[in-house]
Parts: sequence; C-alpha cells; structure tokens
Amino acid sequence: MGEEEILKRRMAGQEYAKLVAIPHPEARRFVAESIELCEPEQVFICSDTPKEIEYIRQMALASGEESSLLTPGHTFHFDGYYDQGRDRAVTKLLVPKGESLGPLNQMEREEGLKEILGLLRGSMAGKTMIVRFLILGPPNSAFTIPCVECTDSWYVAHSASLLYRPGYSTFLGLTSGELFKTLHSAGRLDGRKNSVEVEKKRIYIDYIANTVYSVNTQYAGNSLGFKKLALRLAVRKAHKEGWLAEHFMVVGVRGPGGRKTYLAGAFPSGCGKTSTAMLPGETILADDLAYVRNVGGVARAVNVESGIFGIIQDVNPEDDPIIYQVLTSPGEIIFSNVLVKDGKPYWLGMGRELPTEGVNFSGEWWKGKKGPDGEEVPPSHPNARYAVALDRLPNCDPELNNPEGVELGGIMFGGRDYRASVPVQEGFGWEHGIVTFGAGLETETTFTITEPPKFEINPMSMRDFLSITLGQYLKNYLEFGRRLKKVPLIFGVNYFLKDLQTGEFLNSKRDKHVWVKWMELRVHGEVGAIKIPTGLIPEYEDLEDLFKRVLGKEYRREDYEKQFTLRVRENLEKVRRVREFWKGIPDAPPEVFEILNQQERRLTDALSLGEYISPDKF
Ligand code: SPV
Ligand code: MN
Repeated sequence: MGEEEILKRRMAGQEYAKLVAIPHPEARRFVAESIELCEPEQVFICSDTPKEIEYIRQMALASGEESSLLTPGHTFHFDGYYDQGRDRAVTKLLVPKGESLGPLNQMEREEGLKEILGLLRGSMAGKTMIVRFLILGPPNSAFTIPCVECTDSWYVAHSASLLYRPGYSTFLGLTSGELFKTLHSAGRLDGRKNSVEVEKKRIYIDYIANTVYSVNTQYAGNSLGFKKLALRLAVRKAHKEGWLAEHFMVVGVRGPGGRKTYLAGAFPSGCGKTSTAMLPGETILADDLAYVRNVGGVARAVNVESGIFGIIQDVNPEDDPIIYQVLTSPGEIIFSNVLVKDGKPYWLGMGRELPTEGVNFSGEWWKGKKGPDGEEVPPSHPNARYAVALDRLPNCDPELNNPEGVELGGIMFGGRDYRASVPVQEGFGWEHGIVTFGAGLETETTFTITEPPKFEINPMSMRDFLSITLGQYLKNYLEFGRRLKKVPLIFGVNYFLKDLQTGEFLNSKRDKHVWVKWMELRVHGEVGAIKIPTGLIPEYEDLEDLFKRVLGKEYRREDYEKQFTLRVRENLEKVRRVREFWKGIPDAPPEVFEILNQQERRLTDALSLGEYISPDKF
C-alpha cells in the first residue's frame, strides 16, 4: 500500500493534514512506516500548539501513566520494578554484516532489525501513536538536528515537552537533510500501566538509518529516544563532521568584574554532574548533553536539550538549594519512581524523615517490604528522577537558545575515584588532559544502570553511548582540540576522594563550587598552580581565599594537605590500569601510550620523595 493511502486510512482528517503539511519526505515516510508496523488505533500528530501540549499532559493523566500530586503542575509516574535505569545488556548497536565496533554492545543489523521490528509489529493495537517533531540544539543554528519521535506512551510524549525544544515549525520549512528518528512502544501494559514483557525489552540503534527502536520499556533513558539513544547517532555525525557530541553539563561561572566563563563537564551518571551545573550563584546552560563545534577557532557549545531529567536522590535544601526550591514550588514537573503519600512526593536524602508507607515503584510500599527479587525495597528508587524545563530554574543561562552557542573556557572530567586523584587539577595541555582525565576516567558504576556496582574505565563518561570505535572517538577528540586556535583548559576533578585510613570522604558536597571558581581564575591566568606529576594543583592561599569568599568557610591547611597529597602508589596503579584498558583497544591512538608512559615516569621519579607527597614538596 502506498504511503498516502496508509496515512489516510489510519488517521483522522485533521491529523493527516498536520502530517502532510511537512514537506520532508523522509519524515512522512517514517511516520507512515511506523503506523503500518505498530498498527495503532489512532494517531495524534503534535504540531506544538499550546492546546495540543496541554492535551498530551491531560492524556498522560487520563491514561493512568501519570497521576497528579497536590502541588499544581506536579505529576508522578512509575516505571516497572525491573525498568529502573538504562539497560546496557539489551541496548545494542545494529552493525552491518562483517563490521565490528570492538567491545561495544552490538549485533548484526539485519538480524537485529528482524527481531525488533517483530517485537514492534502490532504493538500499538488499541493505543494511540503520538508523533512529536523536535529539534536538538537551538533552532536556526549550525547545531540544530531535527528529530521525529513516534511513541505509544503519553508519559514519554509529555516528557518530550519538558525536555526538548519543539520542532514542528522547523519541520514545516524542511524539504531535505538528515533526521534522527525514534520509534518506541511500551508494549503490553499491566494494571499499573507498566510494560509487562520485561524479558522482551529491547533498545536497538540503527545508525545506518539514523533510527532508534525501543520496546517493552518506559524508563525515559530507554524510551525517550533523544537522550542517550540519539546521542549515539549524534556521535557518528560529529565524528564524520569533526565536532563533538558529549555527555556534558555546561555551567556559566562568574568571575571577577562580573565576567562569566563557561565550563563543560563530563561525569558518569550519578557522579555530581547535575549539581555542578546548578551551583548557586552561577548559571546552568546544560545538565546532561552538549554539542561542541569549532566556530572560528573557538570551541562553542550548546545544550542538546532544553530540560532536565535529573536524579532526585539527595536533592535537599542544603546541598542543592535551587533545584530543591523548584521541586517544591508549583509548576510543571514529572516525578518518577519517588515515594508518594497523601499526594506528596518523597525521596531519599531530601533532608527530612520519610513516611514508612506509601506507593512507589513496587506498588503499595511499607518499610521492610521485600520486592519480587527478595530484596528490601527502598522507599524511593536511588535512580528516581524529576523532569523539568530548564527555563523554570531562576539561574537558567540566558544563552540557552543562542544559535552560536557559548565559548568554552574549560572542560572538566570526573568520576567516583575513592583512591587516587586529587580533588581538582589542571592538565598540562589539551592532549595530556584529554588522555589522563578523559580517556582515563575511572569510576564506580552507580544505580543509573540496572547492574550491581563495579569499578570501570569510562572514557569521557561516554562508555555507554559510543557508536564508533573507542579509538576513532578519541582520535576525533584529540584532533578537535588541535584544530582550535583557542584551546579550552582541561581539568580533572574528583568529588569522591576518601581518607585511606578512615574511609571518610575528604570533601563536603559544596566544595566543588570552590574548584569551579578556581578553574575560572585559571582560564584567565589569574592564579598560579603547583606542578605535580599528574597535573597542576591549586595553591593553598588561593583556595583559602576562595573557601572564604564562596562558602564562607575556613579552609585549614591540614585539609589542603590531606586532599592534595599526591598518592603516588594509587596513581601509579591507576595509570597502569588505564594503560591496560587502552591496550585492549585495537585502534587506540599511539599518543595515549606516550602520554600515559610519561605520566608513569613522572610518578616513578617522584617516589624518591615518598609514596605520599605533600603539595609543598613540589
Ligand atoms: C544518565 O543515566 O546518564 C542520565 C539519565 O542522564 S538517562 O541517560 O536518560 O538514563
Ligand atoms: Mn546522563
């Protein structure tokens, strides 16, 4: 059957009119093919009018996928018990026969397509397919990527309203050009509106056709295609065109004389990225994803998204005052996988006592309840989240929609490293920083994925999101910096350093604000630094001053000593682990080994000063 016929037969007249107004043939074809495959009872085309946006919100409630909370605009949603995070095992790249992406999770394309299209066939029977046209990056810009999402979940469509920029009007002017497409079905649902066939959960990325398929899942990181799924598509595009698509937050940091300096940061999920982006008194441009391009020799960044899908655990008035305020004020927010009691949301670490019963991702919940896997169910899931539009934040950066993006003064990399790295240091240059802090990013994994925690190397915090080989990815990164006229400084941060004896964290959560202010001053060459074998570290007096000014806190020399003592043994072990990891990557660029070997040599030489060397020995 021809495309036009399918559309006419399956769609109400006004929906058909909205779709055929879009001149881009591939966009229409994708919708037609998705309809033919999934056989929805109805199709709803969202052309981004306020009425339609409100309709989606209402339908998320009417369908039972969301429910209202007492505070106006607040709703909550639960994902299934086994659907509480990104699922690495079933998320695969579809790779043409005979090709390989090294250790990335992949399968043969034809076979994968057959499987996932089979699972999607007829999956929307009796349901409505919602079609959203969106854009990634600001409109009318070199960064803009147009996207189409077809989903049978009103919750997913509603989340798109909060997290992405509307794109229907952009599409009206598009006749050709690259598109990203996602097709999602939650599949068969139970009485709680949760996907039932968890063993048939599949998330496949067909980069050959720029299409992402997702089925039998609802967790937004698996279902809302434009988060990490389309990131894989963007990584390939960026690699082809010589720019960067990254797991970055971007924060605007105020410096002396009212200036603002933008810093990007890559952290694995659950390692402090969002709270770095939201430091009080600074402005937030992006919390999770950024595209970075070379514009006239300068690295300029945009937020791919326009909202935050943030971890709610530990958001409390003291550590994250801004977002706490937003989360407790009227306005549109979707809470997911929190504890709900008497119309109010609760989460772990919110700074007050939680009820001992309520409703959560396991159903009716009471303290001590065991889940279907025999594990005790926490009141709220550690990966419980909130979705909110960025412009709801009082400190949303005014450049959010600047088509030129913002200039990056620096880029930081940080993971959950209990043992080795000092809290903040600067690389000796682009390549040293990218290799030792970025390519060598080591972390303990967190609750944001559906696996028990373990230590792993997570280059640039992109391990889960690559779609080209690691070697190609790193080579593109290194070359990007070499082509710049003005090169951002590269920093390594570690919010998780512990005292080796007591096992206690050596920093408080708010200390990161001082590190960020120090970086700002370094970008402008206004503070000195001490050279140690792993990088350039702050001088005590500068931190003492910053702790006082930024946090109103006294910073003792003994704290500085503990935090910035070089742990030679731990750093040697780290450098060797990182080298082993990259040795396993067949196309690793040779610079990686040169730089790591030099670092090892500097550390070995430093052993003459001892295994633990205080900063004033350098
Ligand atoms: C992350 O886990 O890194 C997130 C949430 O930002 S999501 O990727 O959407 O699962
Ligand atoms: Mn993320």
